Amino acid sequence: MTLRLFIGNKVYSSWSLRGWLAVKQSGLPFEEFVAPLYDDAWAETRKNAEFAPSNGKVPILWDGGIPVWESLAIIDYLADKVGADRFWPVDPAARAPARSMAAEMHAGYQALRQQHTMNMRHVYAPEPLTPEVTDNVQRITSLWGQARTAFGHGGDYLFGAFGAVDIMFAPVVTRFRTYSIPLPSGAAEYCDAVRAHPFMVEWTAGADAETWVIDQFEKPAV
Ligand SMILES: N[C@@H](CCC(=O)N[C@@H](CS)C(=O)NCC(=O)O)C(=O)O
Repeated sequence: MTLRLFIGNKVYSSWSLRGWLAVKQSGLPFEEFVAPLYDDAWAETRKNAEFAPSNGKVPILWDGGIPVWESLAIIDYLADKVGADRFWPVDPAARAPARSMAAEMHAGYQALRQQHTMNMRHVYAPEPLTPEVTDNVQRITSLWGQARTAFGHGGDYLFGAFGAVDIMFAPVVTRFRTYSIPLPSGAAEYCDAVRAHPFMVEWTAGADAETWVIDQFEKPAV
């Protein structure tokens, strides 16, 4: 049975991007359903049966009658299904930090996430960052540097080949561009590689085709 993935707007929904990339990375066929978040209908839409297991959140993946939600759980479910090596480095010495970085992304960086929400439609002029966001950016780019130096030799991504950790950080890559956040050269090169990945090119085209505007995720004009 074909997988069904329910996601939010491609312009704005960072967690949806992770879920969608995970299904693309699995190589399994899937049907995609985009629900416009926070429009007049959303309060009712989120009560629909397909969103019940996730309590009205996207992404949620249905494998027949089996629901999976939370982006990291979607990655793990698909890794179980198609083989973990498609998502995670084979070497345990690399797989351990890869899992740790993915979990840290899933649980952390609240300042960056709240103050610089994903918005694939814009590139804003640089502005001073708060100390909390500066800390987040430094931590993220430091982790990226560590992964690239120790494990990235086989390709352009954090652990060489594109995988789960790149999927988890992909929305951060879009935020760094949207808010013109200055980056060390290695991090900027990594961001270019993520943006050039065929899955990201496909997602970006989908975002470009959307016309929905969610005011709460738009930066007020100054
Ligand atoms: N931790 C969850 C986060 C899911 C989440 O917060 N999704 C947001 C969209 S990016 C959502 O569904 N918002 C709609 C709502 O809460 O009504 C994950 O990893 O998937």
